[in-house]
Amino acid sequence: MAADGAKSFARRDRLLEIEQKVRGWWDEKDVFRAEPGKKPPEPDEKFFGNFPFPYMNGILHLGHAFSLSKLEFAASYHRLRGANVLLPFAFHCTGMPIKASADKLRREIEQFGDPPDFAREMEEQVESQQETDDAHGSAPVDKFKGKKSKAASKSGGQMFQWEIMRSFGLSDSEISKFQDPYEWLRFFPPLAMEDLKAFGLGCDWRRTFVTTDINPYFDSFVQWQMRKLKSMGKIVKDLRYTIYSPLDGQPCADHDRASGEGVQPQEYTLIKMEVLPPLPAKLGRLEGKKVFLAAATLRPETMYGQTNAWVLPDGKYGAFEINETDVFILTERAALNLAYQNFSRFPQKPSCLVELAGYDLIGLGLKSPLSFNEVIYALPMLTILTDKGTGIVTSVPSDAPDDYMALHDLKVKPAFRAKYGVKDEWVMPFDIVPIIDIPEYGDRAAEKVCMDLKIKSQNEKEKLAEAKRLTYLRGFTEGTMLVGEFAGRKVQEAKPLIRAKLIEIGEAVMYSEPEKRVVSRSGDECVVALTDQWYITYGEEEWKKLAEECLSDMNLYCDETRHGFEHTLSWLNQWACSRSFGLGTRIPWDKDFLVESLSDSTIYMAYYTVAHLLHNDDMYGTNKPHPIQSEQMTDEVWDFIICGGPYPKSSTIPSSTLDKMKQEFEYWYPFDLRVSGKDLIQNHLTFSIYNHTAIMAKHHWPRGFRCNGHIMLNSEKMSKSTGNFRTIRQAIEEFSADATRFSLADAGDGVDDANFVFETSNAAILRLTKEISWMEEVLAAESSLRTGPPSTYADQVFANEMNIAVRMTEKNYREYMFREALKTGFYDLQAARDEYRFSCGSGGMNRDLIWHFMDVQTRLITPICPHYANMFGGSF
Ligand code: A2H
Repeated sequence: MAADGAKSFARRDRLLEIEQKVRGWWDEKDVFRAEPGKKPPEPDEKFFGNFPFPYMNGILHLGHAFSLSKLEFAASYHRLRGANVLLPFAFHCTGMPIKASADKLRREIEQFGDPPDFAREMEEQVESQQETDDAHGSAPVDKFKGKKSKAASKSGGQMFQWEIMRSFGLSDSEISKFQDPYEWLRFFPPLAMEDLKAFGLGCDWRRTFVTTDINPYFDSFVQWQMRKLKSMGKIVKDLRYTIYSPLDGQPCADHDRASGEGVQPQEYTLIKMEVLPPLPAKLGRLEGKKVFLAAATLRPETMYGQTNAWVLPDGKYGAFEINETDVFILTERAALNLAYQNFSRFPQKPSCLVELAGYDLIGLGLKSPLSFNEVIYALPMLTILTDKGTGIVTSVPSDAPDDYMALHDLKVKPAFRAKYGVKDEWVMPFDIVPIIDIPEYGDRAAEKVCMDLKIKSQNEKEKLAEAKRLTYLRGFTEGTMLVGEFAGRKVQEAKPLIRAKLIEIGEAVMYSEPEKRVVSRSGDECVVALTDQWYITYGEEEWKKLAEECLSDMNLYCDETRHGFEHTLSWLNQWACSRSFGLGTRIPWDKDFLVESLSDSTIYMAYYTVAHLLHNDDMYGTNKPHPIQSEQMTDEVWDFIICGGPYPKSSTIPSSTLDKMKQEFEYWYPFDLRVSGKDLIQNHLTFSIYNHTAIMAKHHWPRGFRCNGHIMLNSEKMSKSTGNFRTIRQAIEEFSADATRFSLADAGDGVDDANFVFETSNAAILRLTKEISWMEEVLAAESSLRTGPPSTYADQVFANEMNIAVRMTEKNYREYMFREALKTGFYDLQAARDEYRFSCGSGGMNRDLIWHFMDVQTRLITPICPHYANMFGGSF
């Protein structure tokens, strides 16, 4: 066992040695440096591919490597076929998480000291953990990484930031400087670059950069882009409902959320049901105020038919001051949302005058807007949800199955009334009020559907859900108003008119809340806030048409991806592009705000084409003196380079440099391929389409996106907390770069989840090293091979198999189907060679064919295992 283990490390180490040597050659010859041709490129002459710059709050892992490998294989394939290839890479530092983590670290140090009290305890934990691990003789990987020390971790599985920093391999003496968020930018990007170099990424590193105002050149680019969009009317300031984190004090976009991705604000109408005097003792404090039960409804047009209001007997409510005079009774949760929507006496702070239970409300007499019943009563309903709306529901039994059944229960069950102290006169006189006619359902739709489905009580949730589904849609689409100002009109038309009217006369207000629970990364539950913000006007009709046009001309490699984009374009709307917290470029005309992280990354692929002319080999733009100063990168200069603007006469940049920048852009742009995980379709990639169409000429619009699924490790979800996790560095140390890449290619190509299998990496180590030995043997024993032209039947079969492999593999690479390429270009080809060796027997293999085989094999595997292939390629 031990001997086997040692052997397998020797094989891996052999590959690692080869990799280091080959990378030395690459460096010496600067093979990945990309220079534009002098003339505009012929079709297929160049390939420009790129990858969404990863966020730099940690170390790159196999998830990054998986998506990136698709780009790397594609670029290598194009290089192999002789194209001029540009593959650049950059690092994203814009947004909240780095700043939030730096702040968290600062708070821990303030509380526990530097190093914190718990650090020693953690140390001991880790040491004893290491001893037990070593006793099992496991492979030499860093034991601490991905492990949590239970004693020192916070309860609830949360880790101290200090612990997280240690897991990055930082020592206690280094950690405290990460309280400065910019330290993260100095630390992680160079580390990521090293890892990607070890991975063998064929990148032109001269063009690398970091985002945010730490890099004044990129900062000038983003400022230019923002001003440009604003001048085109595509950035506007507006009041909007936005999902918002009270703790962070700012909007909480998808990627700032711990849960609730994709959740949108849901708008309701809040009906002000006035509480009639005399107020019960419990509400005594509210004397002199106007007190309302505030009911959230989606159907304001049904208010004519109200028969009562519903409260949850055990529910917790409060009487909240909305302004000087009005008090709303509702749940605290709703009060908090309202407080962020200008409906609180004190902005953003609910002001509760009396805490109440649902029981306290039962029997209140109410006067409700539009209702034909002049006085209605608050009654108990047991199925009210406390995390939806206000916890108060207005009851319209003609059209709402829930309301119909709950009222029915009270009417037919005297014991039920008695249990909640409900008087007969609050219930018995109230009959269904017909208000809407629905074809086939009539004017008492809820009652009819409840009878049809034989529903017995309000507790038959599934049946009621079905009843709601049946009535809701048909009522809205086919119903006609029978009563009120809009009698005779369709429900669809009447609804917005009635809503607007109720709001105008002050009998209702607008209310919005997250349609499902959203938790921010800072850990608080989000609300919906009305915020005055800068928005990008995605979704605007004319602009959307351009985006659709761009999409229709793009290569997307898969129908599902196309549908994803089409779907996104169908709903994507205004996007809040400013933030007040985090890192980034300041909004040029409103410097209190930062450009949000999805908005500074939509057309930056163009920046790669000139980055090295601005700050060559210095990702920060500030570590070396540079020939062009960032202040020289004015809007006119950017317009000239990217938008075909006039020559910037007043620029102090030498004209030869200006021309060179323009030439680079014109040569490389548009990009041919962008590769990413499929989750970016619904935001980043669609934004990129929109921005390109707004800012660039049509012949510079993106040509292709290739999207992939998530990666699993050994068929299980990759997760730090379970230890089923590998950084790129760890994978390379464990398997070598080429064997890691081999497994990544084998993991799968579609948009479904792919699977990285350790067994495959280990098998790759074995196969590649065995192949090396075989080649060495063949080369050493050249004289024993049969010379002369191929002649036997076996020769012909083998020659043919090789031709097939070349054809099929080229096709697979061209279509970016790398698993297939691995099959036809490696597995099948190897099998053909083994078959040939076997069938030649003692007669010997033909020398020329074997030489040809070694040539073909190394070429076909080059994109996937380039170190291996470069070590042996060219010798045949
Ligand atoms: B609707 P959605 Cl006529 N718990 O108003 C349970 N139900 C609640 C609630 C809560 N906390 N808050 C509001 N609701 C009800 C009228 C109506 C409604 C009619 C027909 C259908 C209908 C009169 N009741 O809703 O889950 C309120 O009842 C059918 C969907 O956000 C509100 O509109 O879709 C609706 O549910 C909102 O539920």
